[in-house]
Amino acid sequence: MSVRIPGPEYFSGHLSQSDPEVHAAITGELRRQQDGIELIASENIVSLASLEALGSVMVNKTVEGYPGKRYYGGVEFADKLERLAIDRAKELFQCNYANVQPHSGSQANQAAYLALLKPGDTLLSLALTSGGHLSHGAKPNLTGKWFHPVQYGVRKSDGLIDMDEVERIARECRPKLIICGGSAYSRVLDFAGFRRIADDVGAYLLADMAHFAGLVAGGQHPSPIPHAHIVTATTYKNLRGVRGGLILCNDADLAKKIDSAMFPGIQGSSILNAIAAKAVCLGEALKPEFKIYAARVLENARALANALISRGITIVSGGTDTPLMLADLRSLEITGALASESLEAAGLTCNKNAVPGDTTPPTITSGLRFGVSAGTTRGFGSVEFTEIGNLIADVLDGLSENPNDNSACEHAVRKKVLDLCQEYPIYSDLD
Ligand code: DSN
Repeated sequence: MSVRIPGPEYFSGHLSQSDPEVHAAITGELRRQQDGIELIASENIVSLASLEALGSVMVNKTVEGYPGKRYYGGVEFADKLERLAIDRAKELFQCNYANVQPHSGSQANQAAYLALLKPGDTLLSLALTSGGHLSHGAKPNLTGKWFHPVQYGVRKSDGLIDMDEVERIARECRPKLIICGGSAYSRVLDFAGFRRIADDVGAYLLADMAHFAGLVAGGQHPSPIPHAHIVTATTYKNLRGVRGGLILCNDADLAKKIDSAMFPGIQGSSILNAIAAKAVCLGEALKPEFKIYAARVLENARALANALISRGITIVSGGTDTPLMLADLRSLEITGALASESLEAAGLTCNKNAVPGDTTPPTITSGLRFGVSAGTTRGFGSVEFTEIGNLIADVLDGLSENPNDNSACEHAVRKKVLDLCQEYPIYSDLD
């Protein structure tokens, strides 16, 4: 009998024994997440069930096409799983069609563009420097190279989108597609107003709800579904699932175009283990307690914004209706890059972000973006987020006074961050 290669340990050996280097990196990341406060708006903390689904044997299965119309065999459970994810997405967001295959929000948007546009077509979207997203026509992105993006911004006086301005630009450039949504715009969008403008100029409307899909699911934010031709979302922000995208719509013809744009248009085999984990997150979001989570996210976002404002930090648009907010640091005379580094040293992770009218490069920026989805999952409430706001302000004040060495302040805040994290532990079963 020949020696079996790989040996039996291939199916039974745990990562800690079989690959200590990879295991050490993962363990280090687990500790970082356990002992730090996550304020990056595009992050959350998934359930153990989601982690299990993502790490399941579904990873081995290759599928192309859609349930009932596959190009490979052995798809009985794959089809059941994808149908389950689709049904849950439709029920959660109250829509007729859902595609659960996008690997991310950018791929979801790309599929929408392939379904609706030809190269060179004009699209109208929120500028990156006003809170838009790379995949909405930013210059370095494929969408900025293959289409003709025209962009609207926010008003200087209040940081809000000026719908009269959107209408004026739309009438001028006659786009084929109008996009609303972004990655750093914190206010409710006027979906009905966008649709009226789209209809007026003969354009499609795409709503990208990546940053507020969880609030829509939890009934804490108006839904774009009744207004937009196509809605895209990610599953990993406040929807609280693993990385991935969704495309939703109500129109049968559009749904057909979206499906063939997704596969075979821009993606091949779908990531079935990610679809399994998406099904888990959608199932969790359908439970009544998710509504409580969504309400807490909104409460916490407002508590954090108010705490920062009360410490003299400018919040673009003066507050938030979503899980995120954008701090403008120009009056403190510190950059987003310096501030995010100092906050990270204090155990508060966030990202530097351009603010409206920013003149610094994207690697520096004059702002910080904060999100509360992950902290809310951890169990923090408005009391903790008010404290977190004060800790952020302590670090920023310290930086204003000592831009070259804020280590004393970082050290003092780090201790308080650790206390908060120990009070609200995560993933204790993974230790
Ligand atoms: N779109 C990026 C963000 O908003 O952070 C990644 O999801």
